[in-house]
Order: sequence, then C-alpha cells, then structure tokens
Amino acid sequence: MGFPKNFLWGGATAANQYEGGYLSGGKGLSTLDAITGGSMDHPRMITYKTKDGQIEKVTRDTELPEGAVGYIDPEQYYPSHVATDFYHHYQEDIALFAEMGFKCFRMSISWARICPKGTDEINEEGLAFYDEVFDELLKHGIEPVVTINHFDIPMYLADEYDGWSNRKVIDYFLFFCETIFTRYQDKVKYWMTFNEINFLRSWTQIGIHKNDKQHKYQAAHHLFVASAKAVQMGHRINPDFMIGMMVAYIPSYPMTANPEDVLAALQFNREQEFYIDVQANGYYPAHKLKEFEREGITIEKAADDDAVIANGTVDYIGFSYYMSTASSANPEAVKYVGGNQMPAVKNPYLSESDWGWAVDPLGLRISLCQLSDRYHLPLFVVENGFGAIDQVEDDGTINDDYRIDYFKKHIAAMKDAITLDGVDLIGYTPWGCIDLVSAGTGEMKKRYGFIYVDMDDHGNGTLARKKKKSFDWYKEVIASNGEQL
Ligand code: P53
Repeated sequence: MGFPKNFLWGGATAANQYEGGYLSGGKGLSTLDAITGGSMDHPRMITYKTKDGQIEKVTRDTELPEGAVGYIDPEQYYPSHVATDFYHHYQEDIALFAEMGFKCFRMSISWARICPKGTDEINEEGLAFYDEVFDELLKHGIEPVVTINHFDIPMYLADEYDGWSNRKVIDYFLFFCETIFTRYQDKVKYWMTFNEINFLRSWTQIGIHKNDKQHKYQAAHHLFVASAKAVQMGHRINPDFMIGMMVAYIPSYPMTANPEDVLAALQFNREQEFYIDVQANGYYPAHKLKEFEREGITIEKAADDDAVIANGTVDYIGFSYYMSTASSANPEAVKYVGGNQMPAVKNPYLSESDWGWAVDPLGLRISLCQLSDRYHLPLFVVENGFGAIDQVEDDGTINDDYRIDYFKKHIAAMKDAITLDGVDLIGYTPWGCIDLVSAGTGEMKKRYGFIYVDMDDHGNGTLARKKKKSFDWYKEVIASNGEQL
C-alpha cells in the first residue's frame, strides 16, 4: 500500500538554468543566453540589436521590432552563461543524486548544443557530452527523463526565422529530435516534448517577435504539430519510448460559490487544459475554436495537421505543480499575485512563499484527481518545490525545515491521490533538486535544492556543492518508498 514499487523518485533541472558552458564544446547561442538576471523588483530583460545596429533592452514580454536580433551586451550579467555549471560538475552532482537514492533524473537537452544554429548542422561534441551524462546516470542506476526543449530556442532560428511563428522551424525541431532519439535510443526511455507548453511566449522562449494572440496561437499550433510528429517519430525509432507532454498546472478555485466566480475559475482552468486537450485527446476543444472565431483568430494549417495531431497523442501527462490560485468575476478582486504574471485573487486560506506563491498541498491531490478523471493517462509530477532564501550557518549547515515541511505535505497528498483516489502516478521529480537559476526572476537566491550551490545573483561564488538538511530527509523518503515522511 502506498507508492507503487517502481515509482520514479528523482529530481528535475533544465539546461538553461543549470548547465552553463554557454559557449563551451561548440554550443551555439540560445535566446536565453541574451536574457539578463533580475529580481522581484527588477524584471529580467532581453538585450538585442535593432536592424540599424542600436543596442536595446526590454522586458521579456515586450515585442521586438522586425529584424531585431539577440545581442550579448558585455555590460550585462546573464545567468545562463555559467548557471550552476552542471557542464563541469556532472560527475560530482550525479554521485550526490545517487547518494540520495534517485531512481530517475529529469534534465533537458540544450537544442543549441546539439544543433548550434538550430538547423541541420550537428555538433558532435554536444552529442558526446550528453552521452557521458547518460552513461554516468546509468552507471548509478538512475533513469534519465529528458525534456527535449525547455523554455528556449537556438538564437539563429529566432533571429532568422522569427522562431516558432515559422512553419519551417517544425522541420528543424524534428531534425533535432531524430538526432537525439536515434543517438540515445538505448539510454533514454522517458521523454517529454516542450516544457510548460502553456507558458511558452515571446522571443525569450519561442523566438517570436510579435506577442499578440494571433501570433501566439499560430506558434502554439506549430508546437502542437511538432510535438505530435515527434511522438510518432519516437515510437517508430523505439516502440518502448514513453513520450509525454508537459504543462504548468495551477488549478484555480472559485473565490466564492457565486456561479459567476465558478465560471471564471472554469475559464481559467480550461485555458491551461486546452494544451493538454490537444496533446492528450488529439484535437482542439470546441471552446477554443469558438474563441478563435469570436476574436477573428485564424490558424494557418497544413492539410494533414489535424490528422498528425490526432495520431501523435502522448503516452503520459507530465506537469509542474507549485501552487493553486483563485478566480473571481469581480474585476476589483482580481489583481496580479506574486511572481505568477497572471490575473488572480489571493486565497485567504493559504500561506505564501516569499515570492507570493500560494502553498497548497491539497491542491496537488485535487490536480491529480482532475487530470486523472479527465484524461485517463499516467501522470508524472515532473516539478514541485519551494523557492526560498537559504541561510548557511556558521557551522556550515543549511537547515531548510520549511522545504522539508512543504515536501512532506505534497508527498502525503500524492500518496492520498494514489491510495484513496486510484490515480496512476508514475513518478515525482522535485524541481531544482540542486540549486539553479530561477526562470522567473533570474535569481540564485530563490533556491529549491536539496543541494546548495555557492553562487549569487551576480555570478560570484565558488560553485562548491553542500548538502542541505533536506538532503538526508529526502534520502529517507526514497529509501522507504514514501512511507517515512
Ligand atoms: P521559478 C511560473 C509559475 C510556475 C512555473 O519557477 C514556472 C514559472 C516560471 O517562472 O516555471 C517552472 O524558477 C519551470 C522551471 C522554473 C520553475 O517552474 O521562476 O518549468 O523552469 O524554474 C520554478 O521559481
């Protein structure tokens, strides 16, 4: 009773936030290499060069002028360049993951490390790097779980093709997929296509210069087609592959029992479920088609796109769960909460992290039930965690009891979903199992790890690794298969 015998306990990371080595080993530039650090008060910025050579800086959701290209400004600090340097520490880090007893490790492959321009030129040194990483994991009995693309695109494709707004990028992405599927087919079984596909937007993540709804949904359509084709290709290359999708799931509750609030919550939830509907059911839901019709959004499709999407549904649903939110029909009640960048209402029943993320363990059980009832597919919690400021004491210890408390409650909620609700949950990979750069703010001080990395918000630090109190705690959790919390 409890967690299944083969439950995949592990941890999760992403190349742009962890790997570093941004120009090492023949890697090309990625859009995220031109995104500065930031904080709660100072947003991260895109640095770029205009067509007539001017250097500019704008927030990540600002549209870029036509012909603008990413630019690395020597005056700025870019956290992706070194990040927490997995590139040079992978052996040490994997040994620590093994010590915790990880059964799996979620990481992403940097597209620009394999295809420096994103086109059909291959960088053998990049392929060899991930071979070494996978071999190291397998040596320790750790199953790699690979996100094919996590929040970035080779800068060349953004600059020359306007990123995912261009259909040609589907072909380049599939070339990348074919390369890694073929090369790693005997080392990697678990894949997922696009990280948090419902959050993908702007030049930063998908290389598009214009951010309006028309452009955003056209790009999303290309992502759907690319993902569906990747799923089909992967299964052809190795029928044992488990290829999933990945969505940021932030369930919203109606603020009151007023049906108007219930409708507001339903609309909030189905905006994120739309991305699962397409990838798990294989077709666009009716409400989205009506919305396109109402708002004059037209998606350009190739003749066989619908069939491709229908035949390329995923094997499992991977999702991140950090928090829940609340919805209200009353515009007065709706304000921007914390770092989420989404209109929502503060839920008076929940506490929040220092970054304003509502802590809601029961919300994880609710999410698991909703996703399981709705899609009847295996589920994988591929991100969950508590971003906090950690204190290194004089004796060198890091006593992150708040993190242990967060995980305890969320793991108990997963256990309830499995044992009481019958949810088919295959694994759990807490986010940033080793400290890495925050995607939202670009900070180092928003830490998630069981392992501390000596690095600050400005790139100062020895990069030395240190176990936090949560390290030994999580080790016990895994050793007892979730019985001892
Ligand atoms: P950071 C916002 C809300 C929920 C998930 O986020 C999010 C974000 C983006 O800020 O992204 C995922 O680092 C994402 C990771 C990211 C992690 O959550 O902003 O997949 O890349 O680091 C945590 O605290």
